[in-house]
Amino acid sequence: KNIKGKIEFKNVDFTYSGSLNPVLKNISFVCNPGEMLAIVGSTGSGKTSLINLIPRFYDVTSGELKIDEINVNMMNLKELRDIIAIVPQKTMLFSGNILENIKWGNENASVEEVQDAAKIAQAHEFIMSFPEKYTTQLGQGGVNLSGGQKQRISLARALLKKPKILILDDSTSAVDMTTEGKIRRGLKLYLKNTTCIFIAQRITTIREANRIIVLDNGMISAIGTHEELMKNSDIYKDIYYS
Ligand code: DUT
Ligand code: MG
Repeated sequence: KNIKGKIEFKNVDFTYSGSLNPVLKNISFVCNPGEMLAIVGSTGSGKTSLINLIPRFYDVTSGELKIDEINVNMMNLKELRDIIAIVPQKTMLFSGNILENIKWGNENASVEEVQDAAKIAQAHEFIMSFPEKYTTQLGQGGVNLSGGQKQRISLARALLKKPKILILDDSTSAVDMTTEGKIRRGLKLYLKNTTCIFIAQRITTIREANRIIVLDNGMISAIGTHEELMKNSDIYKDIYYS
């Protein structure tokens, strides 16, 4: 369908069930179609909780979350999740081969599509260096991948889905900076018509975003471009100089 990928949070509060304190408070922002939006903030500030609301892993407690002007609660869950790909903070691979892991959820993809996704994710090269290449077994009895390699497989899986909305939760935290730079440049081309929300720690990655949200204790403390935040946000400056 003709989904553009606009995301809107309107006075969103969120409290985990069984908990008394909201982890997200009065979150309002718009992410326009094709925009690249970064979320930064200290550990526990609510970054993962926020992005998990978009595919409805959890429902907002109050306020509204809309995609292309439609409240996500009114959307078919499968259709909603079909347009979104998330690279979660904790990589989830299963024992099986690399190809199966990348194709998980996109079983009809061609070999060429898999390789294209793996190339952007900077995974193709190390996969090809294994004797069994894409049929290398992971997990028990197979190879042990490094944290950064697992993240790149996980990213390739998300890219293969060709989502309208791509969400990256600290997805290159274990990847070295040179490789991360290559991924970033590849993603830029790939993301032309994709809305991207990403959580990141490294300033080199963060400053690529069109806009950046600074989350503090479950609230938006500032929102703007890198240049704007360097002027207006003490929290952001702390991140920059740390
Ligand atoms: N929290 C829960 N239940 C959960 C997940 C998180 O109560 O299932 C709490 C822990 C924390 C707050 O929500 O006090 C925000 O957690 P979140 O994981 O959203 O924070 P983050 O910004 O993603 O932290 P990190 O940078 O460590 O990933
Ligand atoms: Mg998190």
